[in-house]
This record gives sequence, structure tokens and C-alpha cells, in this order.
Amino acid sequence: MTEPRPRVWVSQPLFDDLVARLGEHFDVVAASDITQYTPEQVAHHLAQVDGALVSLNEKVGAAEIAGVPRLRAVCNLGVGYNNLDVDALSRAGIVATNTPDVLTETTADLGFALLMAAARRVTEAERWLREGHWGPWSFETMLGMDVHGSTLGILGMGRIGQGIARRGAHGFGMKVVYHNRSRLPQDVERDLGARYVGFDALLQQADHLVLMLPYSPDVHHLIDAQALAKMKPTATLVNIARGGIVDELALADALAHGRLAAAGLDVFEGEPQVRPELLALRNVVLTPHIGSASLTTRRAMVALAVDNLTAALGAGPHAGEPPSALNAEALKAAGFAVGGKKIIADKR
Ligand code: 8YV
Repeated sequence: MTEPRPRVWVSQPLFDDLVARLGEHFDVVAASDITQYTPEQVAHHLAQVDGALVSLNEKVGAAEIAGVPRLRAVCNLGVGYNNLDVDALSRAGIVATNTPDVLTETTADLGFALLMAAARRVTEAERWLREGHWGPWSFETMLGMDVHGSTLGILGMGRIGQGIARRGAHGFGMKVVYHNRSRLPQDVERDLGARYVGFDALLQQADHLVLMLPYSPDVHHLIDAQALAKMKPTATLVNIARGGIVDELALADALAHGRLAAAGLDVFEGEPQVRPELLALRNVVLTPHIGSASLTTRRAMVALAVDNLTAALGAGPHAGEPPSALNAEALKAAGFAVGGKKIIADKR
């Protein structure tokens, strides 16, 4: 008798041709509709399968894997993986993976787009025009802040942060200052044209501050009223990391009262809900978590997640060596030689 094929769950509809690759090795249970799962539903699905490919909206923690006898791999669609409890997965010998690298430049592009749109009031000006306010013409209409030649601050200097620094320094002649858990090697700083500064100095010096650090409870509301008060009233703030890093009510208050010029936000604490206090403001550019959303990049993310899942379950050309494993120890426990790279959080 032949062994039954492993079974995998794909939590959201993705590119069919890429998901079909899983069918070469596994029985695939794939969602046909975009679904918002309860934790119990996630647990129920995980209990039936050997591996899962999940989006950032599916939280996988100790509770969700309490009764999953077969589960061996959880593969995340995203470089950020604060939706996974990697420690709990490791303890259970379940391999966790993410999708780094393939989205770096696309996400850096979006960060820059938000920076420019916020600083130059692009969406505000467009709305104003559509609302018929253009005439009579005034020399002082929609005055914004310059991007070129200004000081770009970056909080979180991993791969995406570095992509933003390159765009700023080499494309727009910006002075780049950054703060990170650890300082970059000097040659990297030189190539990027970036200078390391302390957290407070970053807040004080930046004309445009981009947040690109991984979320963990340690950085919850790191940008709070106190931090915002240290920024220039003419500054812009861009968040393409995770909503929870910013105290959104404090931000909305600063924007409403002229203590900060503008903001560009792609991520929100209560996604997919956006606070009414933010929606009411004209000087904030809001996008629905589209940092990595180009066709090429979203396909590359799915292809990488499919490769990760295939390899983590011991199939395909990279069997036992998922390209971006987060917990090498779980691979070892699963009986594989450790080939998966251990990706640490601040490399994103
Ligand atoms: C999302 C992201 O995956 O990779 C990340 O961490 O936040 C994005 O690429 C994507 O936007 C879907 O939410």
C-alpha cells in the first residue's frame, strides 16, 4: 500500500498556478474565498493538515497549535511574522518560514511613494481639486515640504530600510540618519550614505521619518505622544512596518493640531479597521497594507512560500532545506540537517 500524501492548507485564495505546484506533492485544501478566520477556525484547519501556508491575518500561536498532531510546517506570506508565535512553533517541532528579500525593493518603493505623497500633499491636493476648490488661483496653494535635499530618518535599518536609504541618498540627495538595534558596518553605511544616530536625535533631526522596524511587544507604541513631540512640526512620518508601533490617537492629535505636518500610513493597529480619527484628517495618506503589492512581488512571495512549504515537508528539490526557515531548531527536530537559513528579525 502506498503512503497517503501529506495534506496542506492554503488559508487564502492565491495565484492558482503557483498553488498548483503544491498539488504535485500534497493533497491541497485551499480557501476559494477571502476569509476572516476566528482563532478556533484556524486551529480546526491546522488540526487536519501536515503543513499550512498562511497570511498575516491568521494568527498562529500556542492555542492554535494545541491539538495539531500532524502539523509540521507553517509558512507565512510576509517578511514580518508577528502573527506567528515562533517560540511555540519551535517547542512543538513545527517549522516556521517567512518571505524575505523578494519584497525588499517593492516595499521600499511604497515607503518612498508615501513619503512623497505626504510631504507634497498629493492625495490632499487631488481631493481638493476633485471637490472643485481650485479657482481662484493662489500662490500659496498646497504648500508642502521638500523631499530633495532634506533629512531622511529611518527607524529600522534592515533590508527594506536600506532600500529607502539608497533611494533617499542617491536619488534625492537627502541626508540620511538612521537608528537600529545594531549599527551597520561602516562600509555599508558609506555605500548607503547613512549616519547612525540615537533614537531621540533621529526624531529631532528627521524632516521625513520612515518606520521600518519589526513589530514586537517591546516596540508597541514606541512612537507615542512623547516621541512625536520631539519631531519637527514640519516633519512627515511614514509607517510601512506594523500599525502597533505608533500610538495612532497620539499621531492623529499631533496631525490635527499642527504638531506634525503630515503622515503616510500603510499599516494600522486594528487592520482592516482604520481609526475614524485618522480617516477624518486631510494631512494623512492612507493605503491598505499594500507595501509588497506589485504583481511580480506578490507572485514571488507566493512562489517562495510554496517552496518553503514543499521543502519543510521533505519534498521537492530543496527537501529539508526551506529557503527561509525562521527556526532552524525545528528543522533539526524534524530530522533534517539544518540547511534553512535562520533569519533574524531585524534583517527585514
Ligand atoms: C504583507 C508585509 O505580507 O511582508 C510583510 O511583512 O507586511 C507585507 O508584505 C502583505 O502586504 C500582505 O498583508
